[in-house]
Amino acid sequence: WREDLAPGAVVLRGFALPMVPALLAGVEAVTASAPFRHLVTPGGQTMSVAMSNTGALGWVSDRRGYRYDATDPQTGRPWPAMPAAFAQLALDAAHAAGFDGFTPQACLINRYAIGARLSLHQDKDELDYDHPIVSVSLGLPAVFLFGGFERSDRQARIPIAHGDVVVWGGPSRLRYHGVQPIKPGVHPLLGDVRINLTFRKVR
Ligand code: MD3
Ligand code: FE
Repeated sequence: WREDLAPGAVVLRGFALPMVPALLAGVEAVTASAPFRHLVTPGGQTMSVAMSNTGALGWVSDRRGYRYDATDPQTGRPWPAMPAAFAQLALDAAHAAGFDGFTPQACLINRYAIGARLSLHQDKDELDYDHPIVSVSLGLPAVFLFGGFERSDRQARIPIAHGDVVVWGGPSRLRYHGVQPIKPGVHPLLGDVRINLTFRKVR
């Protein structure tokens, strides 16, 4: 159930399955106070993925740039507190991948409708690359593009299913990555969506 993709990059197949009911309840609670929204990139494109955040800091994008902010710009309130089950899962998954003491400040909640995608990018809005990123996938399956350190490097395609957790850290922390367009389908629990939780230590 544990697959090493590259040094520092580990797939934990089905790791989140026992926590799925608690995670879905958490997503419902968080997005009742901080609704999903389609952010605009600095280049003016509206993202196909809908986003929200939970934790002390949330990732936001607008015409001015990408950043982490303690306040939800849409509501003017702090992001909802991170549910205990989220923080516990992130800590446990990081530990299983060899990273101890992972206490994330931010959890970005991405919601993909069919056809939504995330184009190739690096996660470099954090000030601290020593900590890993933990990604939890729920609902419809996806294909991760797992590239190298230059945008033009060849990419591996990694199929990801409901309940899979991926930990990206160490020497893989700054690899280019993306998510291919979600294929049509119906998940027994989530229906026609994919949800991804991405945990980060920002600073
Ligand atoms: C990081 N989200 O929000 S992490 C993101 O499915 C993002 O929504 C993905 O990328 C999603 O920034 C889940 C996927 C990922 C893959 C490879 C990586 C993150 C990585 C390699 C290095 C660092
Ligand atoms: Fe990313």
